[in-house]
Amino acid sequence: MGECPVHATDRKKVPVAGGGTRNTDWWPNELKLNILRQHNPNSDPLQPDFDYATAFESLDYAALKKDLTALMTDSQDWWPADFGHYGGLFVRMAWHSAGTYRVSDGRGGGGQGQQRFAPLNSWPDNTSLDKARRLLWPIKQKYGNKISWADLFLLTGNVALESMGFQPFGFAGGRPDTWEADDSTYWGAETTWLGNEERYSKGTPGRADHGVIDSQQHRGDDAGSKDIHTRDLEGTLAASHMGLIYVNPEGPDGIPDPKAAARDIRTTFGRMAMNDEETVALIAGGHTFGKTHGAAPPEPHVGKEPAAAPIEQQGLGWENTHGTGKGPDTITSGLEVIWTKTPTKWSNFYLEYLFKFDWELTKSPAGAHQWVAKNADDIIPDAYDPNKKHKPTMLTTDLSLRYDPEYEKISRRFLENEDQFKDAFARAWFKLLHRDMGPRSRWLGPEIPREELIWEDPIPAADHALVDERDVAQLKQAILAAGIEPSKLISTAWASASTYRGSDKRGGANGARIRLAPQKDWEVNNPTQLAQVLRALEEVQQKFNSSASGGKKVSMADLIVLAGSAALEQASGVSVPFHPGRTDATQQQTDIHSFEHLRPVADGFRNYGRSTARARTEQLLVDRASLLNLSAPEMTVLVGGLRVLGANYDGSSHGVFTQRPGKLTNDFFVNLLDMSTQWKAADGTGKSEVYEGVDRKTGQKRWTATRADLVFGSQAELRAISEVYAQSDSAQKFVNDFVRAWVKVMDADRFDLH
Ligand code: HEB
Repeated sequence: MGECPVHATDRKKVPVAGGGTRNTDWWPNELKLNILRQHNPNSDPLQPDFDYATAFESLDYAALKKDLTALMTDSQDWWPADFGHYGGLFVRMAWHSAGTYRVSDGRGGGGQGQQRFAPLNSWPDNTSLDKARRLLWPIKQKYGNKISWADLFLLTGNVALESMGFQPFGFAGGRPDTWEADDSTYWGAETTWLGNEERYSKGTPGRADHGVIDSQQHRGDDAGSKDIHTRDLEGTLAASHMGLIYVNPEGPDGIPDPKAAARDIRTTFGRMAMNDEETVALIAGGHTFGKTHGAAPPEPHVGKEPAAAPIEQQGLGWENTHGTGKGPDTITSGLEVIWTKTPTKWSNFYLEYLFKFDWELTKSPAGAHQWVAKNADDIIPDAYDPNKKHKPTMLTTDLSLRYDPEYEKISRRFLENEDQFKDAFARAWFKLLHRDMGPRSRWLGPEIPREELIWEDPIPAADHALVDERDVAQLKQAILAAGIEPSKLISTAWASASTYRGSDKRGGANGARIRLAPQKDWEVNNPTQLAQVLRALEEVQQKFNSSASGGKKVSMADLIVLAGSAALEQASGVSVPFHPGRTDATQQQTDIHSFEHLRPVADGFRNYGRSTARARTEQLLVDRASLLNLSAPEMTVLVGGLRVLGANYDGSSHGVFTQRPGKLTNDFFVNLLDMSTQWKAADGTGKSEVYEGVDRKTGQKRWTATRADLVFGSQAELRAISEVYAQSDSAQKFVNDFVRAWVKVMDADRFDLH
């Protein structure tokens, strides 16, 4: 295409380090471990002694908010503010920052400042937000490390609302930035922007909707429907197209059908953990402000997105050659809508107009489907020309709030009760921004609301004195004397702690929610065995708490972890650090539906679960390790140790490559790498989930294993790590590393400790 060959963009042809045809080109299906080595000190310019919470506490928060408020109306020539106010743009920036969150795995969201990096900085749906972020730079520069980009994007949205007359529910800071593009989030399999052929044709009903993994997980490819009225969106995804935050504003696949659009909205917002009321509040509240931008067709005016734009654009993208390329000539979505007559002020006009007017399908100057109020006067101001007025306009997805029967009920109630609307919007907006922050002990700043919200997964503060070292020793004895097999104690402690997701900081051992629905009933937790272990531990707890002096008490959350440590000490002969301080949540504090999202599809650490139609068992293991913030060596040592300790969820002997189960030895690695064993697929197919290891000479059966076991011998990098642990000089290193990784998982949600 006449491009200078020196600027060749094909990485495979670039003769420098990192260029050329790579492993991922040769073997695209190879298990990738890259997501286990992200966000380490090598990418972080603030390491090693920077602590964001400390920096944030020294922030002049009021001064920052004042500067942000001033910025709202400080229109810059290089990117002028519509109606002289950047409020709408900044609300959209914050919403798109947080709105990538999906409850299925807790990934996405505004917690890491990822909107600065690809792919998000270049998603078609994030067009023009490059300008919003750049408008913020002088303020970021001024306050430096005291405010992260992640916090700044969201706080700016809050201040925008305030400056337009809406009182938000509150704000909490505490999101440290990351410094490289997140590689872990599955955004879909399409290779074109705005494509959706994969996510619907291969859609498996998401757990996000159904709370169950049904047999359809295993159905073959292309079994899904493409019909916009019946199609299912693939498992973890929360957007209807590649590169969109949620749904196509023109309607499903561009078909301007508000009812069908409602179906997509309900699915995608549901996967953001929003119910109908929250969804209506967010859309109606958000579109009370600002405008959309479609002054002309993107072709041939709009240039490349930031990640593909020429170097002289310095990280900006979408250069626009239409007219001035900005202000009234802006092309963002290609839609040209202004919802209310006061786009920079909070009002109830959005809902008022939605029901008052008849809507007629029309097209934006860019040719996109949108709706205009037929029976309205020209009551809408122009963003730049004080002499111009427009009729009210709406997107197809806005009309969904009127034409979907469930949304309609809520919209009408909000229209008639503005107080309810305001309250619902304030709460849903707060949830949107804070959903992935974890417990409020991580929240920072002077605007934290006092009211506790169920989606925080609240855990009570300790109202008792903690156990001391002597109590711990006594408790460990009592636990081990209670007659429960050590492997069950280990399995239970793992079950309790390993629900933790570093993505949205939910789950973990604190709260002891493993005693409660839904966790106590999950198959992966072996409910019968779990109940037995918990009963025994409750007895130990009761005895201790009724006899301990000085107001000391032990929580079940602590006791479950301590039981694991006690069993592990017995098995390893080394001491296992234990940090008391967990407390027990109640069933009331536990949103069953919401916790169902934490249920693992597979947990290779306990040899639970199997390949799905779209992911292999070992890939699911790495996914889980990534949620637990484990490195590849930590994942390896944990799997090897848990196997010989007998922690398989069902007590099976898959991967238990040892003659002395229950002892923490490196036998798993020694035997896995032993060349005298030959491995065969148990069912003789390439898709087997179970394998048999036989004596190479005699053919006698020695072991059985799953893919989550054998991957440590087959994948070269994992094999390299396994070799370290199988070496004759590694016995002690193995034990020490296992204990360290174990404690890391047990303490993953102890934000009070680290
Ligand atoms: Fe929205 C804007 C779509 C939701 C807020 N949005 C907008 C636009 C579009 C849309 C297309 C345009 C862009 C341009 O510029 O062009 N949305 C949408 C959809 C949805 C939504 C489809 C789902 C249904 N929003 C939403 C939410 C929120 C919002 C939820 C919040 C809350 N938006 C917004 C704002 C704006 C927008 C504020 C404006 C911006 C400016 O002004 O700039």
